[in-house]
Amino acid sequence: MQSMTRPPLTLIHTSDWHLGHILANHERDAEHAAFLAWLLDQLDVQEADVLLVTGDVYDVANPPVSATRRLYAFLAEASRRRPSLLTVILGGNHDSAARINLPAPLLDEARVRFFGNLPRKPLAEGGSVPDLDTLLVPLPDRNGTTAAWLAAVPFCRPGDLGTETLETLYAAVAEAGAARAGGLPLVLTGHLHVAGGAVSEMSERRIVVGGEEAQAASLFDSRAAYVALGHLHRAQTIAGPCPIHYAGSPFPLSATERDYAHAITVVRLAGAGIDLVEVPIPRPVPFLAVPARGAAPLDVVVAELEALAFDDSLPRERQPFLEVTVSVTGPEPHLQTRVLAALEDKPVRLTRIVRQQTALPGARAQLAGAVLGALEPAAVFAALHAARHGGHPPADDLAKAFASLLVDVNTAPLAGDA
Ligand SMILES: [Mn+2]
Repeated sequence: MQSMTRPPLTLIHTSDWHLGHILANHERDAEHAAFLAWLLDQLDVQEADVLLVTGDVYDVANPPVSATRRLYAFLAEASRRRPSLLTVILGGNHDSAARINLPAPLLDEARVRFFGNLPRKPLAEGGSVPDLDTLLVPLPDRNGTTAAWLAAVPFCRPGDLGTETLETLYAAVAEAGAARAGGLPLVLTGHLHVAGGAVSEMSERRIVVGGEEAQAASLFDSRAAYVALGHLHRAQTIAGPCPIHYAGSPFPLSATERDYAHAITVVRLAGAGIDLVEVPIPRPVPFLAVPARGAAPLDVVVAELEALAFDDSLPRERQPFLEVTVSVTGPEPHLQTRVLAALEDKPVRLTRIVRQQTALPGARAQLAGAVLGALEPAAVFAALHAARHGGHPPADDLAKAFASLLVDVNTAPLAGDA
């Protein structure tokens, strides 16, 4: 009967904006502007009560002023358009916690909340513990009545956790959250890699593989009505004891994300049930690949590039991105020159030229079983060259260049000696 009298609470979950992102020297600000203008409209269209951003708001800890301005202008406009909206912004692993928290004193905390880092409170006997009271946020519906609770857990650095582990932290958060919610829906959050999620190679892996273990979905408690996650850039639901969902990034941050269906997640929480809908984000700039899949020999790639036709009227910041992948079996000294020549004067933004070696067996077999200390660097180089270049050993000048490089390396002072 509750759902008859109380309208469902509508929460929009979005993540991994990476404001200030630069892709191969190309700024993404025009794309962020387009996304945020669309998001402002969606707040109205979906009649949002809560906007939740689950980390990596900025691309780097010290973002450019234009990125900060972009966020602040968005928050001001969102508050102006929807006076009842509560916005909650969490820090991600790319964010500086202090940078995220910075504008908080200027803003009404009933309207905008920042959790750059896990809040902690000091203990009388010394030390500190996670401040569960602070991170539990009541979520008001459009009438101002608390309709759900949010446990705002941002990306946790070892210093945030102290003696806790993620397991003990999330167990304590779920316990306190469920008690506080008293039967109302509880939303948990996080910015972390949960096992079972698909990882994009270029933009997340450099962070994900940096020693962080993927967490099990059992980290989250079945008492949560919804777990809103950030970190992985593909919008996806993870199997677990409750609905666990990555909202994903708003547009591709690298070529590996170009096939993702970027979306915001509209979550309607009413009584016992939740309704979860991914609303696709219009892509402001196309992301092309030549060839469309895999790699092709240089002549094929060049012919395809020369045949490309584009809209000449687009301003630079709206021109498509392009990644080129060439399969090579030997040295291709003119590869880059020929690719660039084929694209000359074309209104397209090249992000990367990938050389994909056609793998040849040989080097591994030759080196298999060798004792590392007994290997001659020149022999390893020769074997690798042969493996990658059709069985040919390096030419004399290349072998000499390698030998001279080796001398330089062996005689150079060690980094850090200074
Ligand atoms: Mn991210």
